[in-house]
Amino acid sequence: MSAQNTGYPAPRVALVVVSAAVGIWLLTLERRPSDRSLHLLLAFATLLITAVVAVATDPLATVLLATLSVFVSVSAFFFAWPQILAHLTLTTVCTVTVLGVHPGTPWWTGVAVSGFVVALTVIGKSFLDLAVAAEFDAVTGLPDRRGFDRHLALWICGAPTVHDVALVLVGIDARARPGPDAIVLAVLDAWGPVLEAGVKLGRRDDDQIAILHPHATAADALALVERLRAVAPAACHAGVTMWRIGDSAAQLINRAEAALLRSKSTADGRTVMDVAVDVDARRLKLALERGELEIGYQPIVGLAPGYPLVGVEALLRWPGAVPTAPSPWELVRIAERSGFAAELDDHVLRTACRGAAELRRTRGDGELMLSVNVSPMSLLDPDLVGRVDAVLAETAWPAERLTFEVTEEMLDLRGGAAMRTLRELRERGIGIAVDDFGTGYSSLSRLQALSVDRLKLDKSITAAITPECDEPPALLRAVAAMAEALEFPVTVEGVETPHQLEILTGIGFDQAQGYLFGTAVAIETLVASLEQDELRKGSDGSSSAAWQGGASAGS
Ligand code: G
Ligand code: MN
Repeated sequence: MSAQNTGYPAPRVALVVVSAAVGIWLLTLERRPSDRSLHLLLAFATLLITAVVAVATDPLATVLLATLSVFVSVSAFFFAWPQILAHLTLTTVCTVTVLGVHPGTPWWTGVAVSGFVVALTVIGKSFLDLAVAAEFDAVTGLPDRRGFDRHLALWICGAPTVHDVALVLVGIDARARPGPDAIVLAVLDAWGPVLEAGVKLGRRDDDQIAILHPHATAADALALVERLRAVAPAACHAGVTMWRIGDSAAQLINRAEAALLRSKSTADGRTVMDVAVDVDARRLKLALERGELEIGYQPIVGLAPGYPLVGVEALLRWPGAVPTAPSPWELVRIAERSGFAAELDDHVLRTACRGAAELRRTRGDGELMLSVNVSPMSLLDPDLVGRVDAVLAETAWPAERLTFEVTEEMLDLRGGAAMRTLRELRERGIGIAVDDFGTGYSSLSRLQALSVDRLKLDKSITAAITPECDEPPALLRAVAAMAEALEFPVTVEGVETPHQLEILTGIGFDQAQGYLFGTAVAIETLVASLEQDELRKGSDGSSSAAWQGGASAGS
């Protein structure tokens, strides 16, 4: 037989050329062909392989070529069972026939090869079905809770720019006969014509349908809900929320769920729009660019006789923010989510260093410390250290008089870049303080590993010292013990009353901050009030009076 096998007869050459051409063409396709084309291609390929097998002469090559029909298995990925079975039938018939009549191969080789192909396809399709079924609701064919939420998360990852995106959760009253499945199906049927193209649906619960609308303002979403309600054959509740830059899928869903719950609890079952106040990131950016952001300086005092001023904390303020005045950390988070944390940090640091330098000049106080809140994200920025160096050089503020406040969440960034940045900052003499301490979940080991310089006790812990407390609340004592064990100095925040101050002084903390000593004010205001204070002290002759009125009242 090998004797006949010399040379390349025309049919074989033609088949090789055709196969290669089709293969190359498929590779150059930019998108997956339509189902119809795929069916045709698969059938064509089956016939092509059959033809190649028919003209092959070497027995081993014949069987090997026949096994090429295994690629019919790809149909498992694209088609439903009936179409897959049709392709398998075609392949089986072709393979069994061509190998059966082939003079070089025993009759059973066709059966073996086909059996192999069929088994592989069936196993592949079954696994695929299992995987898909896990994320789809069998009744409606919609993604189920997991499927929808995963889709939402993926969509958020790929969300290109800011645009109006609404998430609507509809709770359908499906308690009546004939049961939730039938009712939900009827509702979806009725909704069909009302729902615009491009919306993504999911069945997140027996009686809950989620609608992700990627191009709807809040008003559009509310109008859509009203249209859906009008046609639905069952009573509906609805919660609506709008996606905001930086929202995770979980946050978005949580808000929508809360809105749906509230809708369910209203007497008339009206649609509830999530009303979380958002400070618009775009407006914040604009305010930053226009120089509308201000820095207030809040005094930090030593918990020693006379409560001497030991430093100031620069607190970012946005006077134009409506309706609320966001805290400095809230502003930092907004900037982080929208990618301008570095710009904001730079602005704060530069302005704060200038202000503090002025304060130092007028007071001649070389020991004064400046605290600045920096975003955890900035610590991941390899350029931070260089930018800080530049600002310090420009403003002539000494590194060892600067403290960066970071939040506890930053302690999560233990690995790599953030730690390197922290180390480099500390090498320059810049101190690191953990802000809002006691609200997060710092463990002792994490604090130690970080080797921070100071803890700032959150004002909520101070607020727990009510007028009725004769001694420190348990949490305060626990935190104090922990700080002492680790030998961290502590600044207490949010000291508002002389009573709080009295209780705190006995615990061993060394610094305090709060409205009792002063709010955050412009540097000129602070300078003026300090000068007045000096004057008063001078005329009183009293040396132990607090530098600002209130503190001495209770002690
Ligand atoms: O998290 P951080 O400590 O950086 O935030 C400081 C915030 O706390 C600022 O918004 C400031 O206005 C506020 N603040 C400062 N002192 C007090 C205080 O004594 N009581 C209360 N309730 N808030 C304070
Ligand atoms: Mn702070």
